[in-house]
Amino acid sequence: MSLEQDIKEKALELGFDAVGITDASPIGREHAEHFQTWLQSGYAGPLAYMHRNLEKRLDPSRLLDGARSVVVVALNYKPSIPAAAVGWVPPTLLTDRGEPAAQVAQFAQYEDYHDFIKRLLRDLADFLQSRTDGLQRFRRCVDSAPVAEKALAMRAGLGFIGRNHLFIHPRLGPQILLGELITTVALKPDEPCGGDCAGCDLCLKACPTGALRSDGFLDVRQCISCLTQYDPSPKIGNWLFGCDECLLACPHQQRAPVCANRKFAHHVERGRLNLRELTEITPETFEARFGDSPLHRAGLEAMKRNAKICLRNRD
Ligand code: B12
Ligand code: SF4
Ligand code: SF4
Repeated sequence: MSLEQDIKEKALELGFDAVGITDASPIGREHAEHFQTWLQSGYAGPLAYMHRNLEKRLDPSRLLDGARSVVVVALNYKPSIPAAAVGWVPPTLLTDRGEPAAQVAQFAQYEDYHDFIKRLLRDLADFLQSRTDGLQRFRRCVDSAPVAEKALAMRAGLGFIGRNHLFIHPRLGPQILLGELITTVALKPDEPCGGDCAGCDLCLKACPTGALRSDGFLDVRQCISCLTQYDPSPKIGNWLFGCDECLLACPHQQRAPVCANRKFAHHVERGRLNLRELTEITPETFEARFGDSPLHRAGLEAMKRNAKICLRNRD
């Protein structure tokens, strides 16, 4: 078997759901142009970090001296329990005791995926090191580094980018998380596989705030996922953290298989958090209940503030 096949087999054995390989050359011109127009139009809103390190974001070889290849991995996080039918306005989600409950994006109902994926990528790098001369270098990226992850996933043959701006794998759908292993090892790249939304516009119709624009740009200033983190506003409806409306509207999501990785800890109760309790939560309880969660990155004050907005939106 070739080294490329071995890596792919190892990645699946480690718990990833899909893997592809691309070279470390700059991302395609259309991606770069879309990115720059998006920045210049102010659509990045409060995400100041998106304006920084642009040359690295457009060219993965700038992230690691001597980079030759990028191994792109995907982790399926579609929960086995379907999302509660809730409605953005008026919100109707309740706890088991009948009290107002918050919606939390499904990725945030799991342990923090950044740490989880990075751990698996370290094992993948160790494997690759053991199969080469032992002198190769690696850089693991999961959100943290300035990488155009979707553009690289597309080039690595994993699927296409949907109108909801999420990367869609033909079998796994859009409910996947991406990670990359940039390496000095020269690997044979995969071919892009294509695919498109074929006339569908369900996600555009489902977006409650118009953040998904019909001209193909995502206006982050209107996106609930961003508002819950950086710019609190009544527009968040009943979303305490993140937003899944454009994800759940997608037919590719609906027909996708559920997450089969038992090691990726899913906390079902985080999908139905008691809003009143959250407004009074102490730092100790927050730490104990959410220490391993993406909610922890957002911080206690942001969660209390959002819980108050969600409660006001229900009045
Ligand atoms: C900034 C960011 C956000 C911002 C902005 C979202 C955005 N789409 O840009 C906010 C905070 C709003 C956000 C929200 C979410 N995010 Co986010 N986010 C990122 C981050 C860090 C950068 C994304 C980025 O580069 N944006 C820049 C703009 C310009 O991207 P874009 O509009 O999609 O355009 C790109 C392509 O689509 C393409 N393109 C667009 N139009 C066209 C047209 C043509 C012809 C071509 C060829 C190309 C092309 O060109 C651009 C460059 O590749 C990535 C991680 C990473 N480093 O890549 C995660 C990432 C995109 N997020 C992720 C997730 C899970 C989410 C949420 C679902 C979380 C949630 N439930 O709340 C939401 C979904 C919102 C949405 N509909 O996109 C995942 C998505 C996985 C997937 N299947 O795609 C990523 C990849 C993180 C990861 N490691 O898994 N996110
Ligand atoms: S995450 Fe929510 S607000 Fe943002 S684009 Fe998708 S549906 Fe619209
Ligand atoms: S909902 Fe339809 S238009 Fe939106 S990403 Fe899915 S297939 Fe594409």
